[in-house]
Amino acid sequence: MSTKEKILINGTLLLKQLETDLTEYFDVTLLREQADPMGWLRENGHQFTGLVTSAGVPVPVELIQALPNLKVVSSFGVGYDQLNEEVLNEREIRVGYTPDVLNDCVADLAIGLMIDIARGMSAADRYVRDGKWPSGPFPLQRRVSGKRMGILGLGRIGEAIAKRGEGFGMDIAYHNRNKRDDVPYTWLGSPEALADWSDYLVIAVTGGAGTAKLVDANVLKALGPEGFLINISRGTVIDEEALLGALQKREIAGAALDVFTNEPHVPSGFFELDNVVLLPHVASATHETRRAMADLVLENLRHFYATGEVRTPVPWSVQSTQQ
Ligand code: 8YV
Repeated sequence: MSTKEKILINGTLLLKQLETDLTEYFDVTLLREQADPMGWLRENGHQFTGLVTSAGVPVPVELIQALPNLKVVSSFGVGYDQLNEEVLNEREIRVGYTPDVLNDCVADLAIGLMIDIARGMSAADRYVRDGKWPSGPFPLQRRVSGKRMGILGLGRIGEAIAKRGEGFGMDIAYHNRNKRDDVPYTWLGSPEALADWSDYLVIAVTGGAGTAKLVDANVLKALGPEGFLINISRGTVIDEEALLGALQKREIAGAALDVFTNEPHVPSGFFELDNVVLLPHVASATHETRRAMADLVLENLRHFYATGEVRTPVPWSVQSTQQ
């Protein structure tokens, strides 16, 4: 009989190899392979002490409730908006996630999106492929270097984006609920004020109920017809309908989006527009970063089974007072 701890994997992990790596240390079950997952869990859920999930995969409360002996959740990703703080903390279940290791790749992609939407790179690529070049030059676009970059949510990823913006000689301001004393950037008191100031408004705030539709019609209006929006955070932070309307009416200059409200479904209205760049949530999707995230998922579990605590707990996770 196996003496390994029993771990349940929720959904599909974004690095397939991690599923294999986990089996080296744990007795792993894939929930997705059960024909009736919730029915199966009612019979078998008591076996599992660990759950591995991904930032983008729903973790319904019923799933946690169907795991009466659950002690640890290890989540693949920096976002924890799918995890129910109250339910997990009430049972003192330890919750780990994968911060920091993805900051560089996410920040790289934010800059890539900014340059793409400003200079029309994706649109220009379509222009060449569609055979339009012989009929005339591609229209002039907008400059990036030296412009104003506003960051909504100056956390660790926001800072990595700001550093890159400095390299482009950009002026940098941000909005967080509270002003930070440890950064050289200008704090502006509201998302509207930041949007009004910005040429490029980059959203890097944490997702979840607290930031739902933080970027609404008023913020878009403040960004104005010369302003661009870049989102590498969560689709839920933007009022997507208001954004589509603003793009259609050219009330903002353009938007470059890696994330959407109802992924992987993107409202088809966006497909008609040339002033938008659409990516399928790939900010952390490099071999190097996904490997580093996978290592931390594994490390959090191994550390938990050795010490009773995960290595990188989500900010609200219960921890023993000795830590
Ligand atoms: C991943 C992410 O694409 O880390 C996050 O929160 O959104 C992305 O890095 C993905 O969610 C990993 O599961």
